[in-house]
Amino acid sequence: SVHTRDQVELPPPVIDNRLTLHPLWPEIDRISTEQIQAAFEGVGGEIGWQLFAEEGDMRMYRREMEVDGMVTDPLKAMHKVRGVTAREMCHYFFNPRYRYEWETTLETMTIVEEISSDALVFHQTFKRIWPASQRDALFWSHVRQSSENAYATTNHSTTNVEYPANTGACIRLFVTVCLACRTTYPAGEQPTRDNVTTSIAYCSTVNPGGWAPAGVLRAVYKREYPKFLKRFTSYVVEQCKGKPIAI
Ligand code: 6CM
Repeated sequence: SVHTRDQVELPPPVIDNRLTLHPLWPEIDRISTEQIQAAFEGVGGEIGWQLFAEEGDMRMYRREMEVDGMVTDPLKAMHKVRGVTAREMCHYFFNPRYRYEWETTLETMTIVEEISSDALVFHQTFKRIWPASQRDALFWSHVRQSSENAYATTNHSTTNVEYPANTGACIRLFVTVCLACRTTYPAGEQPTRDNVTTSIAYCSTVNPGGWAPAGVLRAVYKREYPKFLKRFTSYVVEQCKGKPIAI
């Protein structure tokens, strides 16, 4: 069959061999597995999660947490999007080609290492937020099929001798993010743009890595996370319009 460039670059349904041979593989596999499992667990029964944003099918929860006086509130968001698949969602989240188009906190992005078709290492700098210092991050990113009709992208901080922390103007932040998605469609039907629904669970924990005023940080998160999830999901819906569905 004929493949377009886009189809070839969709997240592979099986782990790329090159990734399993990389020194980071044991860590990437362990953290991704943990994060994906936690993402698919609801917040319903758990205590301590407070709802802070709600709009349509989107719900965002956080747990107030501080480590050595620094805000590290875990965030968990749920959303439902019609007309796009889990694989498409994760493709647009993982692939750096699209990042500047939906990521509004970003200043620069560099691909530090191309591990495989399903794993990359990134260095990113973020827009400065007054009155704190500018932040940067260095993290691996891995996309995988987690079960039938489910895909997830996990991002987690790492180190690299060529990108040492806290040497320039930036303070290095630490991040663990997981975007886990599952697609459903009516039994007995073929998936189409008109009958698929994708449930999204997005989890994020950021340690700012150095002094940042708690009030400012919480205000930034409260404003930026809902903005990100709405913008990202509508971006994917827009990108997928008129393209063959990728399940
Ligand atoms: O998950 C998101 N984006 C991914 C691709 O860029 C990736 C990014 C993770 C970094 C998240 C850090 C956000 C913090 C930005 C503000 C800097 C704070 C400075 C403190 C000053 C008071 O996983 C979407 C991330 C959406 C974040 C709102």
